Amino acid sequence: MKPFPQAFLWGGAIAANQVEGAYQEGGKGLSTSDVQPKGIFGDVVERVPGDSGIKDIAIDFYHRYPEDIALFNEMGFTCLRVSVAWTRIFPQGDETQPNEAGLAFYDKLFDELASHNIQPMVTLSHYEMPWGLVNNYGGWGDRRVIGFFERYARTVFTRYKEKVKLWLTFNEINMSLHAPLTGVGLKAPGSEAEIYQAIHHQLVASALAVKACHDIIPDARIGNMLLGGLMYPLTCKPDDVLETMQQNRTWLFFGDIQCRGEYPGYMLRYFRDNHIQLNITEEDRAALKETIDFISFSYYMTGCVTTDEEENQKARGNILSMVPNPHLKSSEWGWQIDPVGLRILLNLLWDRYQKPLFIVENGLGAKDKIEADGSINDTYRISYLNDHLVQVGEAIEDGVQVLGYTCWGPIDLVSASKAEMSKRYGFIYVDRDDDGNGTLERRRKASFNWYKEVIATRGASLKP
Ligand code: BGP
Repeated sequence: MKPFPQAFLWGGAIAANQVEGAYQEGGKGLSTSDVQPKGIFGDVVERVPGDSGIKDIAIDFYHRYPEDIALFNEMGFTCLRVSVAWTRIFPQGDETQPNEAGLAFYDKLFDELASHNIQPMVTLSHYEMPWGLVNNYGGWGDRRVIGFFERYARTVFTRYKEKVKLWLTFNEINMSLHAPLTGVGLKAPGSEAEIYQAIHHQLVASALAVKACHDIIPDARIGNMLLGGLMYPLTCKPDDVLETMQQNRTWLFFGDIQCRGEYPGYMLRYFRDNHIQLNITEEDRAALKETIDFISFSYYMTGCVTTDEEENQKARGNILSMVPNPHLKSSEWGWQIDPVGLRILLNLLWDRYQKPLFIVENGLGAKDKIEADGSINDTYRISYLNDHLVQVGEAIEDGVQVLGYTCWGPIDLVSASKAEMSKRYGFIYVDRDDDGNGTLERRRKASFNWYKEVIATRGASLKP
């Protein structure tokens, strides 16, 4: 392979609620993640003293981050995507003053990264928000939450302006349509209109954070974060192709607003046709004009779309109800593996927006086996990542501007959808099972040295 550009950033991505644990330490408040111990599609559980959930400790990154960062450094990372837990900074969400202990924790984390020359990329809200804002305000359904988020964003930009130059607003902002509690803090959305109104508030908040970042840290770059849910038509029937375009627009519309600063015509039509009347003020419209500097996205799989009712019926209950692609194999969790789709998606986003792109999540969740000699030979993970990175190289050759690649879960962590430890993504194994048993000891897998080599050669060691 031809080496990737010199400036290309290499690393991994993690999220506070899936690694940190210490869910009540340092004055942290409860988040939506803390009350969903079984993951983003699981039930809400009211927390009582003495109870526990897998994420309460997670992989104890809160205490073990120096050891983990040393391992990332050993692999040669130049970038680590992390998130700030909003509830460490504003425990209930509506305080006027931030929690100093929470701010101090991330100071130490960013200093540790700096000591290894690893650039942090920081997500402001990765699948969590203060539970206080859900209980007392109804989450993003309430316009006042925009102001609380802006205060939080301004606080962290001001505090970390010398340490963090890459920012993201909301993780997988388009997931709000599928997981409204995690996405927009709606406990029981009554209607689609309610979800879109909450999403609108969040989009305004995202734009205000972009503006704040531009004001406070002029030399930083701030992006959005989309779940890159690329869909293909199941057949070449024009109706299937049209339906696919509509399906892709259900996630692209977030990018359209964040890149272009206004609602696209097809969404306005959708709202008209479905009698959805959003409350959008003149101030909102003005705020949305502040657009992002780059686009970031996660990429795990693709799916198919058809108007055939029978096929759709079979697909109900799959993740995002996607019809399977007969030409692709699936992971143990049923996620269809499609490296070429990543090249298609990179080209599609580049053609549509002409803004730099950053792949901030990609990886294979799989069960790992420890051999008698203690080694873990995760060849399946190596081949998944190799094949996807080869396609990133192809996209770069196509002329797409790609800033970097942070694979998901460089160290095993708690999965988002079902809060499982057994769905492992890491180059580093963590000794903990789904019930919370284990020593939390870290161990290098075969993929550890593989990724190290890929980074050292800037991709030249990849196998096309
Ligand atoms: C994305 C989330 C991550 C992450 C990943 C893998 O949707 O942004 O937080 O967890 O998916 O999903 P899972 O953990 O369910 O395997």
